[in-house]
Amino acid sequence: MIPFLNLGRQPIANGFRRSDDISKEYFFDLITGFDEKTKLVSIINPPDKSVLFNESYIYRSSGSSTMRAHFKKTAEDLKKKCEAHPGSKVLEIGSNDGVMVSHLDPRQTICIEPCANMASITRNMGYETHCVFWNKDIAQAILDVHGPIQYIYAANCMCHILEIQEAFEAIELLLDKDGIFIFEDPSMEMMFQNTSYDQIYDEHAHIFSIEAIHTLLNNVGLYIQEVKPLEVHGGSNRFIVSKQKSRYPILYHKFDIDQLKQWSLGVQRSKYQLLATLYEVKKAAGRIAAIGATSKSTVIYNYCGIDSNLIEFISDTTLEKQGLVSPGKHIPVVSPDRLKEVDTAFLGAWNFSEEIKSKHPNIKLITHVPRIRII
Ligand code: DWN
Repeated sequence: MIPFLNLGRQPIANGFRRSDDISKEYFFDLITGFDEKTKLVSIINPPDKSVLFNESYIYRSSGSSTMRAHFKKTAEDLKKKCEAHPGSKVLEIGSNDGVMVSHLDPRQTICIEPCANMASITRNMGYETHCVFWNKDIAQAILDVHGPIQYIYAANCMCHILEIQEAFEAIELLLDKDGIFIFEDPSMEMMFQNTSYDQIYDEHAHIFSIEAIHTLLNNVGLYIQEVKPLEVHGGSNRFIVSKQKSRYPILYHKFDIDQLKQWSLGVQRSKYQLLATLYEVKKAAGRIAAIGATSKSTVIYNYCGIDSNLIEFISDTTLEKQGLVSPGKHIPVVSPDRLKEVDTAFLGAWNFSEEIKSKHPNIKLITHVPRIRII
């Protein structure tokens, strides 16, 4: 793995905590590298998965109307496929708080979710839920009980799995011979285009390019049938995969290490331009808040050295985050009610800019994507 981007000392991106509990915070060096063989972009030496995904996991996939609508539509499409093939089953890997499966019949749906607090939500909703990390053991255990599965779905999950080749082998093991594996994750192509380097954080063990996915899947006898670009989460790719060889050639951008090293210089420029803009706005307006206590913004605050002297508070709709402080820089997370105190805010959840703009039409928003600007 050849390193190309160093985002410095970082805390656990979703590790929001109480202000009186900041002494034993975990930090690691966030360095990203490129594997010349598979073309996969990954974090070098990320924290252990049990530090990231456990019974205190705070992020809820249902936290925006944008994603609620996205998952409802996804579930409806899966439901239609199941109706066309009676008896078929859906397995979701990384079911979080059940926002997608809640639209499906519990009798034909299986959930995999390693965070115990989230797993108990879908279990209480009546879904068979396995509180484990996805791997070949759980794939075999499900195969033994249910037989091959017709539809396997994973959203913003496969890129979290460090042992990604084994994860794809496990899919191959469990997927029916005529089954479909659908997964979606933030797109390397979009991250590259938008300098959205904050897509890189501990939970995102990899950022997938189409080229890397093509290589990794082919290694285990799975083939991309189609790649659908999605607008969600700042630009994602949805891969439609099966055991049949691809009917059409898969087209993709080819990344190389020189391009990535060049890109990392743009990341450094983005940092200094963001700081300059924030200081300028602070001088003129006096106060700046932020909207969205995201994992992504944890990376920005820690990489750029932004604390509550510059961004006074972060508003977030997630009740569990309110009253806590942000990882590493300890900026207070508060209810959106406090936004009436400011007229300018940094857009921590830039991936929901339309939804946020419509809720707060009078607030000027500073964003770094696709370039530093005020909207
Ligand atoms: O893959 C992952 C993605 C999908 O979600 C996880 N590893 C972790 C998480 O990343 P994130 O924290 O960067 O995700 P979001 O979805 O960008 O977080 C949005 C945050 O903003 C939530 O905490 C909810 C909040 N929010 C808000 O305060 N007001 C969201 C909207 C739409 C709003 O209007």
